[in-house]
Amino acid sequence: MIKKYSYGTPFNTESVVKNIPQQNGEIDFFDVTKTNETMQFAANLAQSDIVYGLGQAVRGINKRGWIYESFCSDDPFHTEDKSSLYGAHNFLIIDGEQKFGVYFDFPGKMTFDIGYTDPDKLTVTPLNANLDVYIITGESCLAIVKEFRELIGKSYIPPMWAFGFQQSRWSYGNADSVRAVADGYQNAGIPLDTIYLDIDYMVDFKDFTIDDDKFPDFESFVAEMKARGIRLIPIIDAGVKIEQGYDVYEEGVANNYFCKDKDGNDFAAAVWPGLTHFPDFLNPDARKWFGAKYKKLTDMGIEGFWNDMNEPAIFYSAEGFDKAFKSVKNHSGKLTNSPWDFFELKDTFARLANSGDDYRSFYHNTGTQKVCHYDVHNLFGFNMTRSAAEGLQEAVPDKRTLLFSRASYIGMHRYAGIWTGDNHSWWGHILNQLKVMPSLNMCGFLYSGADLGGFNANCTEDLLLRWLALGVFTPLLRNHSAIGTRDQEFYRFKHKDWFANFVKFRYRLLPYLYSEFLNAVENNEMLFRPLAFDYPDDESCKTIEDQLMLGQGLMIAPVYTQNADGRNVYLPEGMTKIRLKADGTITQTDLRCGYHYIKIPLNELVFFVKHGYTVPLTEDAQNTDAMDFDINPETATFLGDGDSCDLLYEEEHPQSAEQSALVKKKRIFR
Ligand code: MIG
Repeated sequence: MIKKYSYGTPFNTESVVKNIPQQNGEIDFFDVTKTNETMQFAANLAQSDIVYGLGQAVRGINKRGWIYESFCSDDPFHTEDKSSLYGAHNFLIIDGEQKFGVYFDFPGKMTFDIGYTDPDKLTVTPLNANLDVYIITGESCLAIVKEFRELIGKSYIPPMWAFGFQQSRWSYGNADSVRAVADGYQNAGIPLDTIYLDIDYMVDFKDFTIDDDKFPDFESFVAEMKARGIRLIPIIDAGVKIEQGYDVYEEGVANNYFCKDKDGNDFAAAVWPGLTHFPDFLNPDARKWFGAKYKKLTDMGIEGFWNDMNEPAIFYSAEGFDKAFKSVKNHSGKLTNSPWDFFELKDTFARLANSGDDYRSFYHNTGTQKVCHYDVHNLFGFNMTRSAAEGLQEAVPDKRTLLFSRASYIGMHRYAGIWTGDNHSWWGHILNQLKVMPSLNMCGFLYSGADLGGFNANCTEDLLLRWLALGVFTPLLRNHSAIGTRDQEFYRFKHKDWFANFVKFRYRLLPYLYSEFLNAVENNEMLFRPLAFDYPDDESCKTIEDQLMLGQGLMIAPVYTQNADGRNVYLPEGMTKIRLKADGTITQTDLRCGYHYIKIPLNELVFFVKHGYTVPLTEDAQNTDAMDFDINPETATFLGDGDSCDLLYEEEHPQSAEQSALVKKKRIFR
């Protein structure tokens, strides 16, 4: 059951699709303190209560014991001391003596003190006193999630090829370097479906331009790669370069499509292109205008995009730069004798990036009202991506496109997926990805994944293999790394055949994986779940944060420490252990419920199938275009001990609001 409570004058975020009547009277579960300007929601936590949720946040599956903040932030250090990352996902479930879900539909900064100040208290503090709060009660965590997901609407479905293996790097800066990547994979016999174009494909980082020197005759190049079964996925950044003669800039200025400063001038902030203006994505006309620009690239054969820097990230504003420069200049000629002065100086410029002062200094015009950006900050990336999705639907109505974003708010899951931003080539970040998947799924973000191998820092072969052993199961499977880091395409490493074996297995699994994905979309379910969601009465499951249930019949337990020869795995019930060996053969062994130490060499992939389920594998191929998705029971391999399985599929992949009509089901008998 869902109850809605409204306070003050909430900003309509459009995150919710269901009309829920407003309750009068006091909200359940929370004590509310309210003045005109501020408010606070407080709930007691019993010792055994577990707090799930918050989507893309640092730390554990159980969120207890830290203070989190919803404020979309471009932060390339995903460490435990952080409070916010790129997304703002204000949904929690409290599970224990009390059991309920709560969604705070609020677009501004919001603090979640989950046992940080007082270990037995949850305190939620929005920036101001205007918001909607939804309280969801149900039998189980799964039931609460389902009810919440019905409230926020069905998740985005990408095209099937977006489940293939994808390769990215900042940047493949010209056509030949892209060809070399395609060759590298082809020669190593490793399947590949897409190659990403990071910011260097543009002219001076100007959105919707293509540098002809680096990519001569882009349209033919797109076709050439497509003929090899590889789609190119360009990046689009939020900021529009200020430059006379650049059409996007000129149209934006002429039509008042950019965010304004307090004096009504177009707000300027520096990002990769230098000084830019930000399209006012909260304005429907501006949204339509920017979204229509994607057609320029789809007309050249592009079928997918990633939207970046849309928190929005700001390196500095003219005003901030000026202030910083003045304060530093005051020290000119005076050698400081104070370390504090020195550190202050050192940080003066670093602090300019993503500063609250800048976010407070520009405004949106929604068409009906003017709002300060700071108050609605968390809606910017959502609406940039919505702009793209709506533009793409107009440009290519007859097929699905790949689209994902860095910043997000709940509601954006209906339009696109997300990737989890600038992680590191750290072992702990394999585990971070595992832990974030279910909390993202709770909020409707099903098409998601992390930069495989890690974005920042240098990757090693063993890290990449272990990470791939998790990535094989995530909808977005993309190897991406930062400029200046070690090359980490699979074929650069010694054991290319080990990588090939894992990736080929992913392709063999695709009909099943896509089916499970469609099933999760259609039924508002989670693709990845904490074990405790599926086995609520099993005490051992409550604290397991390094294994996940996947789809209806699988459990995964990847290795995430270096030099390990295996790991402990808990089986809540008897299951079939599946082992993909280095030579491509698969063994299946029944295991009893309980704890097991499972040996997992670097070149083997191990996971588990529940009794009564069966997973059909098709034949692998160099890319999804070359694959046969029809399972032929005569030749297929079946994992698990079930005798049949229902596969969901789509005959065509139109991009349509009426998505469900396209999904069909067939039963496969082994
Ligand atoms: O300031 O486009 O998260 O994936 O490679 C960095 C360059 C900008 C951040 C993205 C990353 C991308 C990078 N971008």
